[in-house]
Amino acid sequence: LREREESGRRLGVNADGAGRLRGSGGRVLIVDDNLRQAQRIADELTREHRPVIETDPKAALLASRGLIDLMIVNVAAESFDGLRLVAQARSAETSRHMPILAVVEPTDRPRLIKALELGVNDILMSPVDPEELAARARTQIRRKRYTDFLREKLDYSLEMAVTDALTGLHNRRYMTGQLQALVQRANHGGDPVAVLVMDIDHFKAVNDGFGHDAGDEVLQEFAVRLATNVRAVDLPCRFGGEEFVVVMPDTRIEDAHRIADRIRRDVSSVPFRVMGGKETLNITISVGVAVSLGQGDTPEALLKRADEGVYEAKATGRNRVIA
Ligand code: GH3
Ligand code: MG
Ligand code: MG
Ligand code: MG
Repeated sequence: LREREESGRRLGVNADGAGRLRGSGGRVLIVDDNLRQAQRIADELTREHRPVIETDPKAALLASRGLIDLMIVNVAAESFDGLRLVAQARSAETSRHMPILAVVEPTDRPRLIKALELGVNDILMSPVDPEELAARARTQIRRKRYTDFLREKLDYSLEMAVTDALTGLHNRRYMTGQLQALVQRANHGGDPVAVLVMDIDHFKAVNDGFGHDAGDEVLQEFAVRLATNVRAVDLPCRFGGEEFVVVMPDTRIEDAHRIADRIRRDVSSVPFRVMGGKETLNITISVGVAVSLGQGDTPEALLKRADEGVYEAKATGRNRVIA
């Protein structure tokens, strides 16, 4: 949960977008067997960037798996096939997005076209013009910084779309999708899937007595106790408000009941500390347990059966599990 929070902060408002884009210096891998040309390119780039020369394409490919911001390949090299290196770099997961500049002979149209077809980002004609080199390298590195930033932001957004913001548990949408698939599988002869529906008892009294923030703290602490009491394959989620659901693949009712009761005891036996430890609250939960019945069962019906357990638990005194 903490990791998620931190990555959120990292991507927050002014955090890094601008900051990370500001430093334009990059790690540049120059792959060339013409050492005079390679050295000239490195000398030109070294004021702004950190260039490294590599004459062996295998070693270059290995290095490109690391934190390289730009690869400059002489596709007219005599001792190795530069176009092949470009193709390999483009097909490897770790270097797919790495910018590549191809150094080509102005008279070698076929190789220039081939390099572009393989997906190099830009072309440098040899003999390489220093100013042109500096400008093209800078553009590619800047573009990479920005697309890296966008990609990270997209990953973060995708994660947020399936995560409950307050607790870091899965959200209802994610749970529903997973449950749908598991029930379908169970209906077709697969393993049974169990669900726990849990509702915090008299939660309104927490909000009314100690404030909404204290209520939020209880929800967060409950999420920690919930997540630490289920197996790695289980899916603990916040269904909404102060209601939580755990989806348990390949689980029979007895085991689900046992886990539910362990969670219930873990909640009720240790008071919740809120408001910086100023208040200590006794919290209990009511839990309903249900398991898939095979053919014809639906996620909605399964959740409803578990919810009926919650209702019965509430009616018979709360702080209990009904299967
Ligand atoms: P019961 O034992 O019957 O479940 O009683 P209850 O008070 O828990 O039940 P009820 O459903 O009436 O109250 C739930 C309360 O949870 C009402 C709502 O204001 C509060 N709540 C819902 N979402 C949040 C939230 O995100 N944060 C806080 N602090 N309160 C929330
Ligand atoms: Mg409720
Ligand atoms: Mg209620
Ligand atoms: Mg409640």
